[in-house]
Amino acid sequence: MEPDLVHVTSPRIILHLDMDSFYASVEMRGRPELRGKPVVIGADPKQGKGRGVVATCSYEARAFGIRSAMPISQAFVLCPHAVFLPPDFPRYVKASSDVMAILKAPGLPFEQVSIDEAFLDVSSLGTFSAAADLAVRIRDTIFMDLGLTCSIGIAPTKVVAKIASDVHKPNGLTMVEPDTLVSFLAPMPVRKIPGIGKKSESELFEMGIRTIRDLAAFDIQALITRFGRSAIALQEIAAGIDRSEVKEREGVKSVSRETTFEEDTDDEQLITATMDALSEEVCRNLSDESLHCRTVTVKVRYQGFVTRTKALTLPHYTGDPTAVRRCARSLLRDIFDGRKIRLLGIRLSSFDPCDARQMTLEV
Ligand code: DCP
Ligand code: MG
Repeated sequence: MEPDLVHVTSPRIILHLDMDSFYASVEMRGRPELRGKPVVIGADPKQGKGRGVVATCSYEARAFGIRSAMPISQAFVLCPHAVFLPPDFPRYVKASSDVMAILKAPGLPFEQVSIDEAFLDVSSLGTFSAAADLAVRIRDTIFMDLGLTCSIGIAPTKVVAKIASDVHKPNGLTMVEPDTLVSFLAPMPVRKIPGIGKKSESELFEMGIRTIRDLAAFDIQALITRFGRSAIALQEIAAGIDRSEVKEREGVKSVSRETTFEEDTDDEQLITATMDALSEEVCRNLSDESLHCRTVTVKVRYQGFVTRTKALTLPHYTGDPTAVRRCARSLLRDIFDGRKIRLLGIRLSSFDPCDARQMTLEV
């Protein structure tokens, strides 16, 4: 009889790093007068009448209940004396690439997932304690060289490393070794699983599933009936199983800018001028990144939130603001039907693969 084949594989060791209150921290460094203050990055609050949202805020501002994506008017009500600053995207892109350079330096498999977070596969270091040493070195280097803090999670899988990096924010280091993986996950609310948003969370609640433990133990057939085949991967994640690997991404998919009008408008001159300004800004982002694009997408949200988009792919890569502006104007003409507009946006994508560096900048 054939002997059983026994595969002994050592556990993977994955590191996930996420910068703390990223845009706010970049604004606050080198400005000691802001230290310790509630700082909010986002739209102009206009004494509570502003219409945009909060991009992020310092931890001091979070103590007042302010959060990312909250209407800026609400943030103003929660903390009118906060320091409100407009976003300065080129600065954040530069800071991001400085952080990513530090992460890439050890030459380990690296995957950037957003402007301020990335994974490293540190399995080759052999032990969790060696991984923790590297994490401390990375954290110190980022702090000493860039004046920014970050939080790091170390775990046997990507999902758990990502959940772990959030546990002791800011400036935290959280390690989940294989023997504590299940007990680490079990009591967490299902919402902690990346990809479970408000909607899935409430669907799970309706089924009586609140914690990751509940999800891991739930009848798989009932889960499949509700969520389809993706339920299998979801339940595996709840059980601590996640085979996804750390892999270099293609880089950025798109660069975009959008703006909400103070008042819904059908004034064609204002609409065109605004689109021109957005084109110019997004082209500046493109050139800051030395990128060239082929696809221009214009977005129009009408009163009542009906949203239309239209894209055009050019025959050649371009970074020329005039070409982008012309293209955006023509797309706008195609989708503007005379109704009042609430929001305008532009997105540049299909970047030239030959461009030196590509990275995510979602606005
Ligand atoms: N961001 C944004 N709008 C959102 C969420 C985030 O513009 N709705 C921007 C601003 C953040 C940056 O992306 O600084 C990184 O997002 P994070 O979710 O990592 O949030 P922070 O880094 O600001 O805070 P944390 O310390 O919680 O990671
Ligand atoms: Mg962050």
